[in-house]
Amino acid sequence: MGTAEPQVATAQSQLSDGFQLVIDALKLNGIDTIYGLPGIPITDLTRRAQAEGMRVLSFRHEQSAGYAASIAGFLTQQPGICLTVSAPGFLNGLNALAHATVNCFPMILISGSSEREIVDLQQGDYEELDQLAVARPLAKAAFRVLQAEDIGVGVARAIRAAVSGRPGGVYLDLPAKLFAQTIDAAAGTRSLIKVVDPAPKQVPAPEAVKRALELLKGARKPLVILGKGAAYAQADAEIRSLIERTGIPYLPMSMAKGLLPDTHEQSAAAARSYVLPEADVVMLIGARLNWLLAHGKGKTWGGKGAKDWGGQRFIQIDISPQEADSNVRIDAPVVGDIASCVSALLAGIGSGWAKPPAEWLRAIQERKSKNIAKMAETLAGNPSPMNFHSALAVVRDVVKANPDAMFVNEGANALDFARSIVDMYRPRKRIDVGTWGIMGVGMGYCVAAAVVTRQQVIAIEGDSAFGFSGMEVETLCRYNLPVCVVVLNNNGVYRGTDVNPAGGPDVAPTVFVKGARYDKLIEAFGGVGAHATTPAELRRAMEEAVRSRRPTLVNAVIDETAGTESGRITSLNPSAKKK
Ligand SMILES: Cc1ncc(C[n+]2csc(CCOP(=O)(O)OP(=O)(O)O)c2C)c(N)n1
Ligand SMILES: [Mg+2]
Repeated sequence: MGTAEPQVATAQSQLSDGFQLVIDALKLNGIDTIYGLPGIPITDLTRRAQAEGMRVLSFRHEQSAGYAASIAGFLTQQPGICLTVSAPGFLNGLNALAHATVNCFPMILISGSSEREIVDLQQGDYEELDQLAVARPLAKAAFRVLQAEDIGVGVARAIRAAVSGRPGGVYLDLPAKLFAQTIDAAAGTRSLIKVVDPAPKQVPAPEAVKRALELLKGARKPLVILGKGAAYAQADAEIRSLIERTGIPYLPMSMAKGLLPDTHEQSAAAARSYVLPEADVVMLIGARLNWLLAHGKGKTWGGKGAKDWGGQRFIQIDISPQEADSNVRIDAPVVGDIASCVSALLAGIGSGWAKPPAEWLRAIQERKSKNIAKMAETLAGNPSPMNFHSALAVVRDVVKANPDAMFVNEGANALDFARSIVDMYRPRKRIDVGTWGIMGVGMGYCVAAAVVTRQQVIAIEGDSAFGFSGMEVETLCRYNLPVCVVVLNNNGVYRGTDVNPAGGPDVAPTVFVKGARYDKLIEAFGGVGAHATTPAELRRAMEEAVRSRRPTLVNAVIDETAGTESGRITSLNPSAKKK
């Protein structure tokens, strides 16, 4: 500010406050949506953000707002913002913050907090809690802003921490007093930072790329595994090119489904249990060797014992240099952002790359065809009552007819069957329970998916899973979102058939009210409820939901004996193991 303007007595109009600076800092960085729940001390922040043209989506529970913010981060590469009140609201949002960190989704949990001088002396303030200390171990980074002139820096640091390198959840603590602090408006504006290049490219070292290509070249049974990091990267064309130009079969992890259409001839998803132990060189792209891939060893990978190495050699493309060797030896780590790494590999491959040995491809094709034929037979059945397969055969058709629809999925059997039965055709369409296998993401994900993509959303929910966020059907109706929730209702957790071993009046812990009508819930808020006992009824209800784009909940009655304990992960269940 070089020009000296006369300082006349309009001081009032030239002041800015903490509320304003938080809003301005977010807007300056292109953040236009807040997922939250109002109350002391952030009620006015929600009002003023809305007045300033931000989209402020209000939820019934902070956990749903947090999951919405986390998945908005995954879908947009911009930090999703969750806004909560102090202590209890903050704690309700914390689960989602941890979820974001574990899943590498960029998210910022902004919570109001109580007065520092009272909290720190533990004098019993309203909603007293040292939130920063609680958040820190669960977040990629955690910051507190005490002075209005530092709001710009606080928001900038939070954004950089959330999206740069390996993304994650960031906590930003804003004490009540900060919001009302006033500073000179011009100084306030100057204090804001528009973050330049928030997620800088990280280009891999040429020798790392060369090492990886040499290993891949020598492979007789190569395999690529695509993780949700690959989906996050939005390097869809490059990834598809790499797969198709090398001719290597690939496996998509759950949220990487659709990066290439699941019907792609190189997909080895239907031969997973064959390719994992058989492969000799495995290239991981944005996929970690965590429990979901049996830690890269053991019987899944052809190892003799539960912890034995199966003999595979691994190439791992990851943005974090610490990821390599976390479970088994990585022979060729390629560290960088996925777009840069895949581009570098493509450049190194050139045009004369030899396809994998025909024998390997033929063996996979054989298994695939057999398994697909077997599945088709199961899907064609029309048992009464409906089972997961006959219901999901319908869902599969509806998704095929609407490939741009977002697909939300949680539950145990409801998750595992849907993952393997319902094909995805486009990148980042499938969003689910993620690394933790967490229940409760459902309705928050639906809201964010609808808001961010403006596409139809289809949610396939176990009846237990749905219950964790069920009240948010009011949110779906309030914002009139094009969401079709299908509750696969088998009367309980995994199944509805358990009995109380002690014979008392309480039902077993896994069992719910039999024949519950979840469709009635949404009707209470003006949404469309439908009750489906046959595949034909389910199809009609889903097609009508997609046609009308009205918030809809279909209660799909599933045979209560159809599920298995813990779905596909029964082996992780201690008591089931003993049996
Ligand atoms: C937050 C959380 N609490 C508990 C669990 C344990 N859990 C795993 S799946 C599941 C529910 C499975 O039942 P349902 O959603 O009805 O699916 P179904 O297998 O019956 O289709 C539960 C409670 C979890 N994964 N996450
Ligand atoms: Mg169930």
